[in-house]
Amino acid sequence: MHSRPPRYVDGLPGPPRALVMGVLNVTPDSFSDGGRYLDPQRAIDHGRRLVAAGADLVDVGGESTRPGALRPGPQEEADRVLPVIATLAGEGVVVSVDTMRASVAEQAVGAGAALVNDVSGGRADDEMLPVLARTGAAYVLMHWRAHSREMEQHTQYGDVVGDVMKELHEQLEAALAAGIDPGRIAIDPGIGFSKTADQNWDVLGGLERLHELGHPVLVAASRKRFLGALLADGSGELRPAHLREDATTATSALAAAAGAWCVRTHAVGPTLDAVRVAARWAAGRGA
Ligand code: PMM
Repeated sequence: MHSRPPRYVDGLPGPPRALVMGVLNVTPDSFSDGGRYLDPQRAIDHGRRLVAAGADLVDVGGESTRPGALRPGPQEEADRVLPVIATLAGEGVVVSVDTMRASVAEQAVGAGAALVNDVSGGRADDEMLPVLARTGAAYVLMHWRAHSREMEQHTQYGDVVGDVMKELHEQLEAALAAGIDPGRIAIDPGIGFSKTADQNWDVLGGLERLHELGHPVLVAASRKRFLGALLADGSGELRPAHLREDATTATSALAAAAGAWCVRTHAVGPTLDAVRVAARWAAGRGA
């Protein structure tokens, strides 16, 4: 018997379905949309399109975390995201900042971000957890083992779901010890981060177990490589990122049905439909 999924993070919207977080990468090199929104005005316009399509949150990131990616400097990262965050937040959009850097997180919250989405879960920057405690922003704490350039060398697990839970638990303990309000923390198993394709499927298959940690769960599978591998053609050629949309939609529906609090996606429209279907389906079951 699994625990009931926690479904609310203080300070964020709470519709009666999984939240939809739209991805806005202000980077030259993200795997799916790299280079398309590096120009601030194009990024802002895309953020508005995500909202018009129904995004509950827009996740603005200035650092690509694709395997092997090189990091921008802190100033460069801040310069990419801050004008976009300030403009969108000024228009009433609920903005999240996708960063591992405390300095960028703090400036982003100052510019209006309501949520800090830290793929390192506090592990990349010792100042991150104190900054979160100080600002009172909501926090997505992701399972993380290593920076992108070396994460593929850190895929040793016994029971992958159990190990991810244990490591998330340690990260959560650190966040609580730093003084972050537990009601403001969501967790994320980190699909594609230090995990092989099979391990990603194991994590998704065991998603409901994560509810035992007592925090809402975010799932970010959109267009990721393990979907490309599943859908590879006869010669083993990966399905390209832009043709992984239907699989992303299916994954969003299944994640929501498994109790995910939020799904992070590039194409908001189909994922919003998917989570609405999942919510109505659950209602029909009396869940
Ligand atoms: N993946 C990416 C970026 N940010 N944030 C969270 N919380 N979880 C993820 O799995 C995650 C993330 C990398 O993918 P992108 O290029 O689509 O942004």
